[in-house]
Amino acid sequence: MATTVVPTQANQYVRAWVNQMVDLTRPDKIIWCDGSVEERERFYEQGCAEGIFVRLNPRKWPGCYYHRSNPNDVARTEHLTFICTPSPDAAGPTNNWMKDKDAYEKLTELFRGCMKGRTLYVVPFVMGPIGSRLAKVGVQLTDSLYVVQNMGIMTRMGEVAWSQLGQSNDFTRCLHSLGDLNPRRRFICHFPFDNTIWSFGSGYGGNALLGKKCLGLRIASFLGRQQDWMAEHMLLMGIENPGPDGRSEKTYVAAAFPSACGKTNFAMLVPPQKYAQKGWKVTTVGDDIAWMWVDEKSGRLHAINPETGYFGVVPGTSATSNPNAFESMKRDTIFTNVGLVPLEDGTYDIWWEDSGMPEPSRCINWEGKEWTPTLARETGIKAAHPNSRFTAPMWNNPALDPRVNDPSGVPISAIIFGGRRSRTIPLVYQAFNWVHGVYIGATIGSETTAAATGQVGVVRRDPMAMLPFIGYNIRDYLVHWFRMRKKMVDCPRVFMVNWFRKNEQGKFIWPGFGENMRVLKWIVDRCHGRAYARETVLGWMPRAEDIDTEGLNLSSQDIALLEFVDPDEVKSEILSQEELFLKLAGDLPKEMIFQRELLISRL
Ligand code: OXD
Ligand code: MN
Repeated sequence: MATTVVPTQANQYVRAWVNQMVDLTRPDKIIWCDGSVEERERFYEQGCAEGIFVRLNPRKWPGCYYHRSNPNDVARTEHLTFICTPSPDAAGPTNNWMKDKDAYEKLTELFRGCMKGRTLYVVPFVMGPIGSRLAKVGVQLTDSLYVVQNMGIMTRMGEVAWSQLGQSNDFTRCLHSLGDLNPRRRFICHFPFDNTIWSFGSGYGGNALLGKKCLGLRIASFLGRQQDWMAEHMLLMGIENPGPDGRSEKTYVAAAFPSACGKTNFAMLVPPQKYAQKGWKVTTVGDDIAWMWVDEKSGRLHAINPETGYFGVVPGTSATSNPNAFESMKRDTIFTNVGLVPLEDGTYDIWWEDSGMPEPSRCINWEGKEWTPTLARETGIKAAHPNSRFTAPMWNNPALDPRVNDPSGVPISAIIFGGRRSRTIPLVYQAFNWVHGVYIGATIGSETTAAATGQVGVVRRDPMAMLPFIGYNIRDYLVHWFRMRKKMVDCPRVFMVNWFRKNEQGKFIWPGFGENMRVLKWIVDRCHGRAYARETVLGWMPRAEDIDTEGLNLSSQDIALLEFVDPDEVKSEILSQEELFLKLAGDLPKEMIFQRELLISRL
């Protein structure tokens, strides 16, 4: 078996485990990745030669590559994702469970010899700023070069991980193989008690980039509960504005929205011109995952973004809808499952729906099929898959927050929850207190989209936007949220927002995107004790005049509807939470029941 030189820094625990996994999977070749620029270039060359990547026109898209996944492998597969523990109680009622021993047995048979004729890449990576108390080392073994290159963008990958790990045995063991990409032999298994992830049969996104959802959320949430910190499906952003004394003020907020509710757009919000002129600026710390702990000195919640890149949904992303994302993906980016446009000079361009880029006369679509505007009109065929993605280094983001690399993280003043709701939920309201905020977060509902496989457009309860990502029993997860309050001297204010309310004609009322700044301003002002709010059954709400709507072309009826709370709809909402409450049954933390009772009595 051919192998590159084993890095001297890779410790005995890593070596022993890699040997064991090599014995199981039997690759022809082993490459220990160093994470260097040269290696990255070499892998792209090789990937292009092997048909895994297509190099894009270097003038238009410098350092960018195209990849098309298997059409049966285009999104996370939650029904094939398992928490594997000795007893089902550890996984709880909202996870698929497999007995750990059975899962190892089943997957051992799948992994046995699965890398014959292939190369196994050893990918060491760090999640979180180097030196941060929460920084975690993972090592992913994979037979997918596409995964290696994505991990290189999404994590601090390479030799830096060996020095971060030192002689410790404390690293997440991530084993991954494409297998034969047969969905019937596809399993994403987490072994939280062993700090181990085994993923077989998928090469896409959260199924295969194991630092992201698997380590970054499922394993991390489990570790966080044991070690008194939190791993959340949250973006992190900084808001800079002129404070009351004229000096610049900076406020950091974390926000949780279920998948594909515009989290990346919100994280990269560009303030409308009139705000920018007054000195308002939004900076991005992260767009998907936040790891948070209580800082002993300040007693406040601090957060880091464990990732270094964006794995964002492409369709709909344009220079207008998200200029910072658009800018971020202009170089050194991987595009997956968009339309590939052959150019006359033999190079390639890309295109996707609602890109704001001129529509090509033809392209090869995400399934490898011929696409033309006429075919699109006649048959509805799409150039890009609705869940097609860009993997872009966050360093490209013109609005990157200067503290992304700060090991001590950023202090969080507000937590914002949101969902995609065409009715019932107003534009914004604030929880009465932390416990009420946890109840609001725990009962988030959102209309489903294409980010995960399954039915689109139905309201799904998604506690803290973490339903698919809580790596243990949701009962303990909620208790953990309540308990965290006790560690804080000053806790973040909690808010709920909904950008997606529709009018009677079925049209979105709120313009969204950069205009969300207007809501954010109220939130920031609330955090600093400056904004007015009235008490309602749901929580503290702004009066119509407390949200700046100047220049928005909203009628007074629209504004009234945005903040309208219909007691009958709220009653139906409480009833529809029943599904979640029943699932939790006897395990529901008592605070949740009290909050529900309080809401009913307010009605
Ligand atoms: C994601 C998701 O890809 O949440 O970030 O689905
Ligand atoms: Mn996500």
